[in-house]
Amino acid sequence: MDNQFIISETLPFCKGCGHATVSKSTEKALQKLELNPTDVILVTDIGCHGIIDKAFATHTVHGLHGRSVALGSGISAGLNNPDKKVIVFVGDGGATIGMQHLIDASHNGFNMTVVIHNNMLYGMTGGQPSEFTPEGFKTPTLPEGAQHPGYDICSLATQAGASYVRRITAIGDISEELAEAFSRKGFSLLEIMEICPSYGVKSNPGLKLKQLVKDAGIEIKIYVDKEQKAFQTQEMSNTPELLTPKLNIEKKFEAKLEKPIRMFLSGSAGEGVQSAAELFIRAGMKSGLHVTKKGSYPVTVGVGFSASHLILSPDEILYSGSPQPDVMIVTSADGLKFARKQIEKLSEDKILFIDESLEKPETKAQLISMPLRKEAGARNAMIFALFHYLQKEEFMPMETLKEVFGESKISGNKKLKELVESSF
Ligand SMILES: Cc1ncc(C[n+]2csc(CCOP(=O)(O)OP(=O)(O)O)c2C)c(N)n1
Ligand code: SF4
Repeated sequence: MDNQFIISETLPFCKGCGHATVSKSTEKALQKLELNPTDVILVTDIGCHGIIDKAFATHTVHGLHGRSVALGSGISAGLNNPDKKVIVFVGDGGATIGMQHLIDASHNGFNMTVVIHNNMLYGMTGGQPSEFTPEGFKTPTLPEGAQHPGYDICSLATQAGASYVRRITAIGDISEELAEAFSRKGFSLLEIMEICPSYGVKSNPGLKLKQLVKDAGIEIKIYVDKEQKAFQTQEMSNTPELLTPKLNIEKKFEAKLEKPIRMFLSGSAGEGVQSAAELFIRAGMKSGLHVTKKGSYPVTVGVGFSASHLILSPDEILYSGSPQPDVMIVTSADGLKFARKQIEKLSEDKILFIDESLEKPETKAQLISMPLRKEAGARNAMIFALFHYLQKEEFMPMETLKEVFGESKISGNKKLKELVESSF
């Protein structure tokens, strides 16, 4: 069966928008190439076309306006893996703002495909002209029409050295053309001429894409199709995986977990939040679970909140985000401030552990207030809370956490060690 790439029932575009044609045909093209969603990295730019990323089951990255090509280039170079497909979606506005990135990516032969959604104007902000707007084309902010022809990015990218460059129109099923561009090695670019019904058609009544393209002398053709040496440096061929290599932790215990648990720990910088989180996931690994850990803290890492998002799962984890944690643990006022919005969204079946010294936030979750800071001290409140949480939920043996704790530096704290031994 074909892999499903678009997981949203509806697409977020206005009726008749060319962006929908590109998205639907992209799914079909990826299916034709028998790619797996996890082998595709879709980088989108700012603009209407970019809001599609939420609908795709691939890896997605949403960049700053005009910077998606630079992001895609970095991802492609860092991955250094020809089995992964990096695709960049950018509008004509983003392509204007990030023109240099496009030329450099063509020149360096980054292994990726850039799909320019050229609707000849800035759609999301109300139809300003871009440097791709054809001569005479009117937009809401340029009712007299553009004074010069737009850039011919296909010629520019070809001259810069791209391996495959083609311009097409977003009419009908364009999956064949997309699949062809996606299957090329090195840098490929597909410029897709589209119409924005909301601003383009309104400003140019009776507009027909085919006619406009013809009248403006915009050529619909393959500009280049050649072998190009994909970007690679000596150092890069030795680049390790971007993800931390697997920790060598042997399974010693048995977890009793049927579905993933998502945790959100929130406390203060310097109070051991990250190290407590690290111990907990190590215990998970010792119990044979798959785990992820993601830290969040301000750029000034020594002050303010320190939070950690954990997932422990019996199955492989493909996405490390935790939009709805199952449990939240809050040990300080900084942590509460940072986590408050998420706490307010918790449903009745979720758990909130909170230090008793803190104000009780509004929540539907089961609230468990404990003297964590008072008993274990501010520095150890989080690890103490994690022991309590495991005692309540018992999805892995307490022995696992105790063993990992015993091997860690913090067990050198005699008072804490005694407290753990006497309490759990
Ligand atoms: C650097 C920068 N400049 C301007 C904006 C404001 N902005 C947001 S969306 C947008 C228009 C996007 O147009 P385009 O890239 O053509 O994509 P479309 O909406 O047509 O799909 C602009 C100008 C921004 N977010 N960042
Ligand atoms: S405003 Fe234009 S570009 Fe944006 S979704 Fe609507 S039709 Fe498409």
